[in-house]
Amino acid sequence: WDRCQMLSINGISTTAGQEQQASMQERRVLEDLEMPPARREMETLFQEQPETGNQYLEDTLLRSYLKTHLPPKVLEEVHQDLERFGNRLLTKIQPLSWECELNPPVFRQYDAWGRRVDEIHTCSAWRRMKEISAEEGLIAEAYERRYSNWSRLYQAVKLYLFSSSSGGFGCPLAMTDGAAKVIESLGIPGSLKNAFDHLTSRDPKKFWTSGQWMTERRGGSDVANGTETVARKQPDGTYRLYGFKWFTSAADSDVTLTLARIADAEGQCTQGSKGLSLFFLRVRDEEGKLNSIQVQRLKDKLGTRQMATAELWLQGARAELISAEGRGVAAISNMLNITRMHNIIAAVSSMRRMISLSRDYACKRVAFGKLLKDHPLHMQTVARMEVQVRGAFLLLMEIVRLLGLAETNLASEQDLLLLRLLIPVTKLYTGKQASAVAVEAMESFGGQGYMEDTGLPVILRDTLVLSIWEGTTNILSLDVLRSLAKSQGQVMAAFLSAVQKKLELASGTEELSPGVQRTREAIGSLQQFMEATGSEQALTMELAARDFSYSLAQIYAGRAKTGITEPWNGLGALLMEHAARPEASSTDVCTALRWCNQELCPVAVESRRGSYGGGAALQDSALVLGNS
Ligand code: UCC
Repeated sequence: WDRCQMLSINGISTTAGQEQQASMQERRVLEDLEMPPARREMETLFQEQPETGNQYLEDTLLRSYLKTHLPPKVLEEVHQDLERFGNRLLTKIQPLSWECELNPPVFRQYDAWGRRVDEIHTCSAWRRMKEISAEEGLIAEAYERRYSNWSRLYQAVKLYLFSSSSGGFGCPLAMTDGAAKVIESLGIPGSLKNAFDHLTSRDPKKFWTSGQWMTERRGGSDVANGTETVARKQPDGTYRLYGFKWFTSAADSDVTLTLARIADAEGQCTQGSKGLSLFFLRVRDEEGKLNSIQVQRLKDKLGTRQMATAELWLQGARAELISAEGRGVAAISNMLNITRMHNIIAAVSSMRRMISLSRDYACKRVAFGKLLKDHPLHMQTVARMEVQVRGAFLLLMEIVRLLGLAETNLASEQDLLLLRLLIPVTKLYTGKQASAVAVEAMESFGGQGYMEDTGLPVILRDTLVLSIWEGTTNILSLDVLRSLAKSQGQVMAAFLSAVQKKLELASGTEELSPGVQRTREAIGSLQQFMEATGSEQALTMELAARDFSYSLAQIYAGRAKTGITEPWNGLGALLMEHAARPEASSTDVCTALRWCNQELCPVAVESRRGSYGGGAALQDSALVLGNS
């Protein structure tokens, strides 16, 4: 597994001996000379490979966003680092990413002499990704806060650039960030100080990654009823965990957070959410021996094959209780909100990569006597994807901007409410968007998009998980409702008042007035829907949850800025705000207007169609189950 294969421009070159390769090349040249010209031409280059350059320098939206929002001094430093990082990604990190794909982890359960070893071997490129993550401060940056509230945004931008070249390493980083966040939110207790230092270290030798073991055999979404793992208290105050974890992503991680039910003196446990507590544990000891854990097998996944996902038996794993007893779900939700943010980063990053490759291909590939870029229908298709990724990118930036404010105690009450709402809304929305964009972009390469050795199917496979892990679309839609209920509607009030205020001030920008008008109408429809539904109609809200969340995402991504003369650190940084900057380009304006031309409030449309009434639920069941 260490002998990683390298993907060359023309395909895969193996690690066969160089002498052998040279003699093969010689033979091919001789064969070429003997070949009739027609065949010789056919066997030479057909098409140019799509490529990207320095992803940071090529990303005009990212650069204009940073220029607009970051204080000049911060921008200067960050710009230099991102340009350097963009070059490193292109020349060093992308090839490693291929190596990770070509050398997936291998599980060895027994050694040659029958001893149980449970070794998960990862390739050297994967291990190098871990070192690079530390060197680049991909976790550390967010916790050092050298740029105050902008540190979180800066970290997210680096992760956004890294994600599509990371060979799946974005996954352990997401959980590492989540674990660091939980520990920080607990006030970094003495017993976890060492772990926090390792998780946020820039030293590759010291850097640890974390897992997030939440899913058990009985369920991944319904954690409250699916968790069977039992924790037994030890005389020294630690616990031993007994149970079975069904999906453990990045099982080569150093530490993990996990949920379990504490058994009382009679061995009884409280069922449901109130019985769950949160634990921290080291996966291996100093000598690399597993912490009373057995690996049953590695999962055979559609994508993210670079990363080891395992089934694990906990057979008395020593762990530390880190939440109040019975407050496990509430405590781990700090981790969930961070890993969901990473999910959004991965979604936007994969869309950006697919579209960048598609754009490059359009400038190289000739069909029907002209370049693809000169075919209007082709360009319309790519432009529609571009509008989608731009909206998604600005939603991501809004979240990390708000998170940065929250983490430096600069957030208002309204910022906090918006952040709580926007994380599930954006996670569910971008997860679906990314899959759709990846499939559409794949088509723009014709049959080549379907070929494994172009690498494009890898991006598609890895993107498809983004609507599943960290909460499926429906579970996240219900989380949106949870945020409404828990805040007694305050998150919605914060959302609506922010949007309304921005629209009032933005309506002076002539070119954007059709977009402002459409957004106003969408908000009106949303309000009407909410008034008509009322909180007592739980079934209606449940049926509407997905369309409702989509409506929030679409309205927020397209909403307008507060006014041209205002400083750019206020609420609202999305497509219309971006388009209303004094230095905005015509592309910015066109993107904002196109975004607003889509149906911004699908929940109102579906409600008018009667999609959420009790009768509709019965009809849905009859349709699916075949009952008349
Ligand atoms: O682990 C996985 C794969 C790892 C790979 C990581 C990759 C990351 C991306 C990488 C990109 C490259 S996948 C497994 C992930 N599992 C989930 O996401 C679970 C999905 N299920 C849910 O989210 C459910 O909604 C649950 C588990 C949260 C529902 O549990 P409960 O117990 O029924 O929920 P309750 O009773 O409503 O909430 C319990 C408490 C409440 O607080 P209190 O008690 O104070 O009222 C809630 O307000 O938890 C609070 N809470 C939250 N708080 C629940 N959810 C949240 C939230 N999102 N934010 C804040």
